[in-house]
Amino acid sequence: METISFENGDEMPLLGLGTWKSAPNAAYEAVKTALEVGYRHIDCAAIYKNEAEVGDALTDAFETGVADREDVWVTSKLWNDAHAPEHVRPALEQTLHDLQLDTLDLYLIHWPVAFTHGTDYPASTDEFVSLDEVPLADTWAALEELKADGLVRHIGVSNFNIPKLQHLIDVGDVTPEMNQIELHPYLQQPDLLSFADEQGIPLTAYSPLGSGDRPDEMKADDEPVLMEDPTIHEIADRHDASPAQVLISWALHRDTVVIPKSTTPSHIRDNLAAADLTLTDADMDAIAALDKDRRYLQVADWTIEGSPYTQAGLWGE
Ligand code: 1BO
Repeated sequence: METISFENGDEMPLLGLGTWKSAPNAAYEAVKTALEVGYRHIDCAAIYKNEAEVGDALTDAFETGVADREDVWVTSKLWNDAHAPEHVRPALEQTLHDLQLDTLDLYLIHWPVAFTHGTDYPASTDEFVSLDEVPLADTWAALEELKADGLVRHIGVSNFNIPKLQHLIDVGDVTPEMNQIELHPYLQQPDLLSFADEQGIPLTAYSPLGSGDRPDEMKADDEPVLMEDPTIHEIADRHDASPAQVLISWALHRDTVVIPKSTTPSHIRDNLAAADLTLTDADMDAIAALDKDRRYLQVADWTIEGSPYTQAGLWGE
């Protein structure tokens, strides 16, 4: 498995298992299967509400010799209700407890959006907290402390646009070591890719298959289905591969980390095998032409009237 290297010599496998939307009881089996078939990178988050199960699977794999802790990259994310500096360390400690780990390989600010403490998803506009009240710079400084104290090896962000990345670069002591964002052929984000490349910030592609299993309330009526795209199918057929494998391979060919989620053992195995699929320059050109600037995860509920957040503020440049 190819990796990206960090300054301290750490190596992050480019292909990992995503665990968002892995249902209770399914996350344990998915992570167990993934480690057995050769994954060495698991992507988690407190809000996925399955870190305890992921922790059981990791512990079992380490105890039975399926994998060694030092060979498995584990990422988790700080939820939006814990941005206030005094909540950051307890949130990480809960995640470490649930995952049954002493340290994380990578800890991310999940969103540049803050909620009142204890809020998973706001039910009213009172539960939003503006970034003027809890500045990202303060949250970032709290993550920097976690890194300095050795509780996390690397720190980064998720869902950050260029201005927000630039802000942390300007105010922080540590440049974000990752930005995890939605990336797939319908949302290629070339400007963000160029900026990240210039700044030496690696990117992780989430929803690389188009996130067809999102809850219905997160879907638009008219949205195009990436996994049904004829160009992707034509390329897949020609390589005797699946559409999912083409999409994962495309992300790897762009030198991004990619974290397809699955709880189906055959898909978990097939997704990993995408690392062996070589796309041609013509394939990459054909896929480049598919960009629609189509964001599947718009979090429209967070930008309702009365919220301090807007779609332009979240995603605009
Ligand atoms: C709301 C969680 C989005 C994926 O990380």
